[in-house]
Amino acid sequence: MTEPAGADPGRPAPSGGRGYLRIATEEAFAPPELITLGRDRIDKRAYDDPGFLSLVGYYAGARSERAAFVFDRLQDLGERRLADMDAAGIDRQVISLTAPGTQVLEPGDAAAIAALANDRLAEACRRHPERFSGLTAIAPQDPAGAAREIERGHRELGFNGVIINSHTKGEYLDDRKFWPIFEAAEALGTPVYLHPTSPPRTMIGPLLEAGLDGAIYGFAVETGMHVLRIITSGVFDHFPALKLVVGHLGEALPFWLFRLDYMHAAGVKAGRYEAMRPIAAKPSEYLRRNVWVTTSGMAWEPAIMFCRQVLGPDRVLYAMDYPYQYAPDEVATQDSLPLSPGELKAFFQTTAEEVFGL
Ligand code: 1DF
Ligand code: MN
Repeated sequence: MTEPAGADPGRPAPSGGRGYLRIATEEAFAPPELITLGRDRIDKRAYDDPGFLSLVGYYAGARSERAAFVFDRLQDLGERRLADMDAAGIDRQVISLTAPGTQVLEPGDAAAIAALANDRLAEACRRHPERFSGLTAIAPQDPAGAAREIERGHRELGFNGVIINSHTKGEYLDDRKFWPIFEAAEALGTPVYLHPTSPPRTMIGPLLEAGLDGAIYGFAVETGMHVLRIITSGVFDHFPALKLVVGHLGEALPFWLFRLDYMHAAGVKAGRYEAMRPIAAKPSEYLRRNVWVTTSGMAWEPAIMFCRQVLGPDRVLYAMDYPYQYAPDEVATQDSLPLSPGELKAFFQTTAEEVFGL
């Protein structure tokens, strides 16, 4: 990194005259150490997880223009990132550890990488306080340690939420062993961003066979299911103030609200599944009450307006998904949404400020 030490308040955000700041809320980074570790595991054939090999193998191989573009930018927390933000008119990024992050690693490595990633990110946020905010990375493999790291991230590092890259080696957060993570986040009033990763071995087969395991669709299938498992298992009955942020316009769940409610009620009534017990509200009610969705990778007016309609206008906020979908023209698309100036300001700025406590 080339930027000088010390904060740089002299570098202005590009918000000139627009009436709102553009805050992008699902923006990725990776410390070089994690990339080295990933490459090493691939070279040594240390993991045979098909999702890891598909995702990290592709980007770490950097054999295509896209992979090289993404990989360079993931590792930069300085001038290149700022220049890309300036060029796209992004005032602030809320930055988080990219998938799969720590969650494919052995517990010791995972906790060490989480701490290192958090220290690096905090340093960059201190250097560019007007441009960068961060989410706390954790190693869910050790839920008690993860809860402590959430506290450290919130209290000592000044972070504004927690990043979890979906499942951890095929395990899901509805498992009570993970609930110390939710307990910590709820107690601090800080949101959990549930971000996609490659589907686990038990799910990836037919997706991978067709090249559909990644961001094109497989991510959404897996992560949408994860959100549903959190809802139907009753997590939000235990943690009613827990805030969950979900990218890609809620991983398609808003489109399913009607059928989710109908079939959930039918399933509960029939007592068909041990795991599907009564919960206090309809699935759609938790999605409107505990969940916010971001527009990462979904710069599409009909879908954005639909989500605003069915979830509520205050539930939908802007994200770019840098550097995976660095498409400056998509910013203009969202500036042109059929919204009032106040609504547009909420969409790009104030909802993010409220949810993340920026
Ligand atoms: C991709 C997309 C990769 C997203 C990501 O992290 C990611 C991709 C590894 O295109 O391979 O965060 N995304 O959120 O859409
Ligand atoms: Mn993403």
